Amino acid sequence: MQSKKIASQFLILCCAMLVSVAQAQKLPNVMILATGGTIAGTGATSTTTVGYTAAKIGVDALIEAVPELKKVANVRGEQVFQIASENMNNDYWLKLAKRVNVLLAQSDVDGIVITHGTDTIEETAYFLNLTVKSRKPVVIVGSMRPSTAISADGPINLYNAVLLAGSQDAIGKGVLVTLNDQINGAREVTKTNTSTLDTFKTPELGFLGYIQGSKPYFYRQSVRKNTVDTEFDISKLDTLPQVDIVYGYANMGPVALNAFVAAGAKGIIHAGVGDGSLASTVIPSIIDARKKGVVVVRSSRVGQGIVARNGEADDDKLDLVVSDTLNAQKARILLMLALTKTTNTKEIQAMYSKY
Ligand code: DAS
Repeated sequence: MQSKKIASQFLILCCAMLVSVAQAQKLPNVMILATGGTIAGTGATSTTTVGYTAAKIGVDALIEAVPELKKVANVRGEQVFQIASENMNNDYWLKLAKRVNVLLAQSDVDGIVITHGTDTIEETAYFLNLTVKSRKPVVIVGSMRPSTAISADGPINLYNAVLLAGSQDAIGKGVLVTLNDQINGAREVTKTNTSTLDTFKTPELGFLGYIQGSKPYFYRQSVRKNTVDTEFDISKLDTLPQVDIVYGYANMGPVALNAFVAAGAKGIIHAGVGDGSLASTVIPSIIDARKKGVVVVRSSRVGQGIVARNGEADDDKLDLVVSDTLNAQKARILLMLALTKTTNTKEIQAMYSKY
């Protein structure tokens, strides 16, 4: 009698294991690559939402804090590095992009989530949008409140990001950013508020979609080339050309631009007032920079709209490039990658119309 009972319990256990294996086989395999930020941050009290420390909690703890992840994906975690993202740099970007490409080439990885500080999410997203060589989903996620705060947004943002990275609908959409139940595209997403939960927006051109009730809903996608459709290959790069940003303002002079050129910048993004206007005080320095082979791109501090070629400056005569709608920090990323291929300003201008 006893042996029959043991046998039936064993049989039930085997069936349960078979069911859970079958369920696991149905779920997408999502890698979570952790890099730091507020989503991994801790504060002194549960009401500390500013003045906390970012980049304190490791990837395993982030995953353990959201047991619901296991219901939507088979997740594995990897700590690529642990920084507050104001300290993001080209070396970290190259390390991250190379790791993403190695993992996405594996058949047992269906999508990747990157946990990241919010300060430079928009830059990392665009860098990966130009350098990831796969159509599989890559979703970058952060949070505006540390994990220790009342109503921390990190756990639900992470859950949504894993959902999105495992979704068939996210395939081929380029690199995505999700916080606050909203889905933004890498090219246009930008941080619009220093501290509120709804800070990430795509002003004027709009969200790609939303996540509601554990389901992503897409309503549009970017028409600009990205990921597998770009000409950029970072697999053999160990550094990126130095490109700096000069900010435009009333009463500006050439000191900053001259200093960047003297320090060896290969490219300058001029974040001009209005439609990328150049103050007369900087034009001689721009002419000098061009003579030294430094590529100069006219962007705008405004943040939205197309910078018109030959609008506020004679770009043909000065041999300048215009940034299309890319803000200065994103125009810098494209120029860095462009300079790994060419210094020809006509070829570079074509890239700003393509990506
Ligand atoms: N310092 C910010 C950063 O790491 C914290 C955050 O918002 O993630 O980007």
